[in-house]
Amino acid sequence: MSTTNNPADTHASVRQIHHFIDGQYRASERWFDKRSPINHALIAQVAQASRADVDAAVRAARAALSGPWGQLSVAQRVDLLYAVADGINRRFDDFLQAEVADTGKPMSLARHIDIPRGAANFKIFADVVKNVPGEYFEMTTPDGAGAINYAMRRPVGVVGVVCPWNLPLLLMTWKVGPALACGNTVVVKPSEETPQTAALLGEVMNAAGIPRGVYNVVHGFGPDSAGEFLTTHAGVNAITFTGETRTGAAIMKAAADGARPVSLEMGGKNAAIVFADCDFDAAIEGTLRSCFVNCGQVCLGTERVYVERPLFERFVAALKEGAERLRPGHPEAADTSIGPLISQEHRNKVLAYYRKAAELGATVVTGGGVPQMPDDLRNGAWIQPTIWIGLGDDSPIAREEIFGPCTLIMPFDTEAEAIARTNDNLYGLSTAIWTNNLARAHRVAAAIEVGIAWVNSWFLRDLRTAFGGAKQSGIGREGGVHSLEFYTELKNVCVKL
Ligand code: NAD
Ligand code: 6OD
Repeated sequence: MSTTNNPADTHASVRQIHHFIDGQYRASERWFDKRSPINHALIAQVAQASRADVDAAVRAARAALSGPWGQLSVAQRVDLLYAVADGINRRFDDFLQAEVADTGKPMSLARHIDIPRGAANFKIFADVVKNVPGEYFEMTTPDGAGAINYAMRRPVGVVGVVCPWNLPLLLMTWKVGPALACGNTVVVKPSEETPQTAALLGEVMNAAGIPRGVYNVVHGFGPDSAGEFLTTHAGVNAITFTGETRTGAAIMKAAADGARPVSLEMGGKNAAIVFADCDFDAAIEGTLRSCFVNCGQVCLGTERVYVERPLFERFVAALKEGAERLRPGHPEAADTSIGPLISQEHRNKVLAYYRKAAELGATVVTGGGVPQMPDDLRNGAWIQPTIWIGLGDDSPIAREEIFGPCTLIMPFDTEAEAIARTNDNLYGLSTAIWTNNLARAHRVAAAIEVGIAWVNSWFLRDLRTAFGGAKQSGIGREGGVHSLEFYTELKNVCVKL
């Protein structure tokens, strides 16, 4: 079955979310349920891709490479990507509704971060490819005539894009934007938890005039489902992934067949380092955000805070007060400042860590359980923001990624100690350093083993900068011109004169 219009727009009792393949919405034989994180109500049935569906998407993407898309100049592609960004902004409220329905996050958050960044990700990479300089070298040759070399960038081909659920549109377009800007075509596999905005983007692609087959979406799960079918498909030339480290490792194995390149943005166990000389209010405000925004479901989020000993008690008290001010509630309500976790299943995982912390002897400064919610929200995946003290770096609470609204605060005495303890972890995604000592800020930023170090800020993003993780947090860098390293093949042309 295939339809041009998005069936998600129909007024069936339960909305259906279809694949988007070759410019058309398509159903599948099998479906899976999408439930709301706020109350566990069934909000949609989602088409579940078979191997044949994924194959159809990959074939469409390959055909599009040599169709009209492949013939466009960079300037024409740039115009189309601007039209996509404008299209997202024109449909801003539709994207907002869809993202909030899937994730349960507060509207105010999605309005300020998720949807605007979804549009911005197309504009920034359109600008990058428009302005990127080339490479040119002159060389001497034994006959004296010389030679010249110049480099040209060519698309890598069909890119498989595998996405997580925490910032669905933002993280998906962060990859689709540069992939299309560089002339590739994509097959996107959104998270099974958040299928809606990727599907809706198909409408915007069609309205903007993106040729069919350039942007494709297949829904489903990971192993033995759409994720695996896509990443093992021989017609996929490169795979870009955001998600858990162990999933990244499985995808890397799949990509080894055919020696295909991967770009992996993976988990973290990020530290904040708070020195006694910091701007206290800024450090508290920033750490509250880094621990609890998006209900702690941000890969860059802080799950361990090292506080210089003279400030420790004051810091713990102020962070507790801030955490206790957070209000769970309906996404639309103006005073809602924290949403639920993505699912019951994820809440079970996070609550298991809450229990483990208590068993290990942690002092629960605040939280540690599930909040009382009104009847209509009682079945949602709600959880209390939680702060612990009293555990050391060797505990699983300090070492393993939990991906919830929780953090362990630990005192430290010297700068060298804070650096060593921050680095003593398998992950290396980001760190926030809070200090007013300029020399120290630079010293610590240089010494910590991460891809992104923030000084006196957190999640402050200039999209031209390199983004990615060190150690088990990632392979490769995306952002600005760095994205071109992955989404293009750099070809050298050597001309003997
Ligand atoms: P996940 O790894 O469980 O799933 C991510 C995607 O991979 C989903 O679409 C899933 O269906 C798919 N998948 C799962 N197994 C697969 C397989 N074997 N083959 C192919 N595809 C497969 O991650 P999640 O739970 O959706 O997201 C949370 C995780 O993502 C956290 O660990 C978080 O730190 C990480 N994350 C990292 C970044 C970053 O930039 N470094 C950003 C966001 C999230
Ligand atoms: O800001 C970005 O570009 C980005 N990739 C953010 C990742 C957030 C993780 O949850």
